[in-house]
Amino acid sequence: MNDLFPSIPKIPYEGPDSDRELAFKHYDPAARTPDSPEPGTLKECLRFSMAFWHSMTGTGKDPFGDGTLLRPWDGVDDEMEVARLRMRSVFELTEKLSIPFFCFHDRDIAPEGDTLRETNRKLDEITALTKDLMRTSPTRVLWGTANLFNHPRFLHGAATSPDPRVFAYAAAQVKKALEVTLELGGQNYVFWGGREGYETLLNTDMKREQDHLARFLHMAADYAREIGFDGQLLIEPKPKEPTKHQYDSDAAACWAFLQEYGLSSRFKLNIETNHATLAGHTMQHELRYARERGILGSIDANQGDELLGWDTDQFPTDLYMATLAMYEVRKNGGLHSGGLNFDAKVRRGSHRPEDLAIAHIAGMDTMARGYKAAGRMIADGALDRPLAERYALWGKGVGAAVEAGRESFGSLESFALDIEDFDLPSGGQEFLESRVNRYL
Ligand code: XLS
Ligand code: NI
Ligand code: NI
Repeated sequence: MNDLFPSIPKIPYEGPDSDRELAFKHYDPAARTPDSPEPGTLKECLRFSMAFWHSMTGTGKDPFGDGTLLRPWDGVDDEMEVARLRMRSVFELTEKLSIPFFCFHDRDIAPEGDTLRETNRKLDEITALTKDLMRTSPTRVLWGTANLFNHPRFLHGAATSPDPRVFAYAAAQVKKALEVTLELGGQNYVFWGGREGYETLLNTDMKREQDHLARFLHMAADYAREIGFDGQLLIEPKPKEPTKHQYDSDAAACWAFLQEYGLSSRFKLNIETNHATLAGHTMQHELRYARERGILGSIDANQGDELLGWDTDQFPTDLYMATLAMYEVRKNGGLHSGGLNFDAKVRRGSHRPEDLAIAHIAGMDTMARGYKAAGRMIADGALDRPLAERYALWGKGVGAAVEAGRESFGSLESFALDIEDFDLPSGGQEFLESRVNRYL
């Protein structure tokens, strides 16, 4: 461990009674949850990840003000030296925080050159350094991705640009990003289409753009197979921001798209809390939708602010949300090759280096606590028992016959014509809500 962050020690687990900033209260990396149906320690089950772009590349800049965050590379002019310091930092901090993974965009970890050829050379240099750091560190790559949204060349989109030269450039960039992710042992590869959408339909051939996006993803999946990348490919839904409408707007839109274009066996979803709420859904809804279709791949763990209409990417501290999200994860049999990536940034005022650690600790404690609470809820059948009861009538008589496809409108009419009283039970919502609270 280097000492680029001398004010941050190796973070100990001190238990729920601790009130120290630099200590875990609920995330004990080495602990096995007694109620855990999944094998492994909390560290192995929760699979936390640091997001390179927020934690290393981010500066605290917003549309109204400059960067505020104090970082070890402040004042260093050489871009490549900054890139090296950032990469060393992600290893130092993940180790100190017992975070097993990090995620990155190609352009987070190395700067752009004048041509793609030059950019790739810089990326190769940082990739070599990363491999070197991995030799003595347990930190691994959860997923890699390509930044196809920052540079002005993507102002009309990348795979959905009206200009095929931009499509080609994006393809070349993803090709390289897949190679780098493979070289670094990345367990997944993410596609988030920030500019794959439109500002107005007045200038947009929507069907053609979606055809192009599908063609692009087919080529990416083929290339991944060709080079022997057997990690999971993931699409990250988001409805808007930066574009007014993004084609991958939510889990259901992604599922329809994947099926329409014959991509559903190759891709799963990376669900992000703040994107769910921007889409007008709860995180629980998005996770449930994906889980029930077998496409829950990974999670970008953050949270938004109900009063702000954009992707504020805050560290998750909402225990209720975390518990219901972890409920879906545990019902999914865990995260498999996915993880809990903190796609989250410290607030502009949290500018000290320690704040970066404290924010991760807050997020990790919240998710760990939610994970344990969800495990207890499942072990007790807290929601499963009332759910089974609510649908019990479907297990027999006319219900079973409908489910088996043995009824028709005609036969159901004969059944229904003389019913006098339905005698429906309560939905019990308030009781269930207070029951969830008992587990928090
Ligand atoms: C932006 C997205 C982005 C992806 C990776 O809103 O969350 O950070 O996770 O491109
Ligand atoms: Ni994200
Ligand atoms: Ni986001």
